[in-house]
Amino acid sequence: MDRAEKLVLGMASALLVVFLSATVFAVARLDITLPTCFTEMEPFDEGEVIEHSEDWYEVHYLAAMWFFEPEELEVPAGATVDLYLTSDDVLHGFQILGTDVNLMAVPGTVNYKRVTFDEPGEYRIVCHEFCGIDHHWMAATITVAER
Ligand SMILES: [Cu+2]
Repeated sequence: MDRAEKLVLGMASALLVVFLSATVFAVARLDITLPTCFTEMEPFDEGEVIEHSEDWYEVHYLAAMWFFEPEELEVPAGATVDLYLTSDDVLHGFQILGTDVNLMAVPGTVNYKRVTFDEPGEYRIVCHEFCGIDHHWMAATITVAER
């Protein structure tokens, strides 16, 4: 192995350590969770809101051309919301503006993310993956009410 190869291998290894450390730091110190794909969960064909308690909601979001179901959701501030997301037809995006929630709705699979809305207000959900002629109208709303 010549000197240039060793240099490139060393730089690639150092970058790998930096990226892995950044991921561990984000999860451990910044409380950023990574989205998860549930391969063992059956995709659903309609949206649903399940209120487990006043502080814990489970929401099954269905993305389809060109809407999200449920289109409107209201939760109290501070509540934990478990988001499950699937698609009924093609790939869709699912981004909750003002949060770190950014998922893909993939047909045949269910993606998951837990989120806590601490600040009251109206959070817009948009599709960020071009999915057809009416993609730009595809949106939904989460209203976080004060306690
Ligand atoms: Cu779209």
